[in-house]
Amino acid sequence: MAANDFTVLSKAVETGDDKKVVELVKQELAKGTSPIDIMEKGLVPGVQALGQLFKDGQVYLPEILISVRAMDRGMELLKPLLKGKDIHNKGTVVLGSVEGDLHDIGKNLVKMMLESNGFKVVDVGVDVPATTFAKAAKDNNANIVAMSSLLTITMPEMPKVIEALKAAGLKGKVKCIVGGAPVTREYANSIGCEGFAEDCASAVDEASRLMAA
Ligand code: B1M
Repeated sequence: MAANDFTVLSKAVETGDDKKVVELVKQELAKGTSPIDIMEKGLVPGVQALGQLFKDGQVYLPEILISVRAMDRGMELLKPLLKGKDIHNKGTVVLGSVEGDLHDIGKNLVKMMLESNGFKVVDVGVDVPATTFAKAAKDNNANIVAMSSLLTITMPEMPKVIEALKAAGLKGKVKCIVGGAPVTREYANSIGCEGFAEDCASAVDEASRLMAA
């Protein structure tokens, strides 16, 4: 594979070839390629490409699950390397996929990036009711609540979380970030949410910005 050409790796993820993914990730690491580049330019586009095929009705759920498993094999190699050697606690983030939403691949990448960058992450999982976000924020003295939604129909759960934080007396103390493919900065603004991040890397920037604000 030529330097910085992640096409073959992306294709291996897309086709669910986990052995090839492991081999190519190891090769890239041996070449000194940054683990973040391998993840964002190699692994993630593979799942995204498959997503397009799914959208076009060319593949079905089993192919997706096989592809995700292949991506996970690659992530297992990268995860230890993405953890900083000298990590300080930059803040506590409660993170979950909103009620009705079972997608967690993006959320898990956000978690990994936040943790790798010094945040403590309390992962409340998927299909999380608004009141659970608020309770976790209170119990963990969180600074930020981060919500992921991949479905247009689950986006309206996001303002419910903000309402639950208000009801728990936390709004103002706890800031919110929303993200996920259908979510936009405009949507975040429209629901009175302080933060928005388009991808897992910018989730770190956004969390850092909110901690500094
Ligand atoms: Co579903 N699904 N899915 N799915 N799925 C999508 C999202 C969809 C776009 C596919 C399509 O039809 N075109 C569509 C949603 C349409 C819409 O509403 N806009 C869809 C649908 C309809 C469904 C079901 C309803 C299908 C069905 O059963 N009929 C069903 C719903 C289940 C539910 O949640 N209740 C469903 C089920 C599934 C699987 C279980 C099979 C599987 C999920 C497995 C899992 O997550 N463990 C799945 C998958 C894999 C996808 C696609 C193919 C890929 C999603 C993904 O993981 N992308 C997706 C199609 C696509 O994306 N083109 C699709 C890779 C991931 C890295 O990207 O999650 O976007 P993403 O995360 C990004 C950013 O969005 C951002 O960072 C990440 C990158 O750095 N980000 C954040 C995400 N969360 C963030 C939070 C932040 C900040 C950034 O701060 C808090």
